[in-house]
Amino acid sequence: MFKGNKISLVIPAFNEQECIGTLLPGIPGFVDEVIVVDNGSTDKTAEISKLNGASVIYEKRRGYGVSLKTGILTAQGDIIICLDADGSYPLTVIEDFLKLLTDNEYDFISGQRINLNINNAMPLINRIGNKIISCLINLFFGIHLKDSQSGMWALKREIFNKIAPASPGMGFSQEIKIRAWLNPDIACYETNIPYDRRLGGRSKFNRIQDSVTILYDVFYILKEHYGLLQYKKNNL
Ligand SMILES: Nc1nc2c(ncn2[C@@H]2O[C@H](COP(=O)(O)OP(=O)(O)OP(=O)(O)O)[C@@H](O)[C@H]2O)c(=O)[nH]1
Ligand SMILES: [Mg+2]
Repeated sequence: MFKGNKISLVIPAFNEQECIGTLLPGIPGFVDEVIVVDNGSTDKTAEISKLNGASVIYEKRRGYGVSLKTGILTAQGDIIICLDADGSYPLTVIEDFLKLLTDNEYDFISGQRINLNINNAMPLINRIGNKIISCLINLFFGIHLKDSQSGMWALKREIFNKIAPASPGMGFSQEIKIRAWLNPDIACYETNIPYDRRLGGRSKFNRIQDSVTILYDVFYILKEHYGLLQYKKNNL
């Protein structure tokens, strides 16, 4: 519990046996519920997660986005925090996120990694790609995000239905931010976080395939966004 709020942590994990056993013991005691969403891992991700006290959910449909959505919908917390299973996001900033949500009355906090890229955890090519996509998103949607692709955020559970992200894959993390930032009823804030190399194992990010999907998702949301604006204009 944190200031009277039940706290859930949702972690998407696909073949992360090298990392998850090191990550989970470091989770702060005020986190009430840890949900690992496994997606048919062929290694010991699920066993190790259970041994370390996490609840494991199995999602049949493959994908980062589908898994996160299932995890968030299952979580019982008043506040839900999402981060990766590979240890690249710091558990130490969870408390800062919770303070921002509870003291400053924000509804959605996103971690931005651009200024604190430890050990060159985000390679130059990924940084350039992230910058280009983030600039496009800001230009298209009139919002201001420094790190549209960050995988660490926290939100009040009651606002998730207002965001309703649907991207099945890696585009989920940008979609949840775009829709939150676009919603005038949701108070959003981006805060600096350190980002380090994964603890072990292999990256699941396929630079070409996932970048194409991410761009496709941006245009899909854009089409819907402008369709809605047009509809509102015509029906005034
Ligand atoms: N359940 C589930 N989790 C996934 C899937 N793809 C990736 N993940 C998890 O999502 C998180 C992000 O994937 P990563 O492979 O770390 O991607 P990345 O952070 O862009 O790449 P690195 O910087 O190399 O770590 C990790 O916890 C993965 O295990 C998936 O299809 N299903
Ligand atoms: Mg990672």
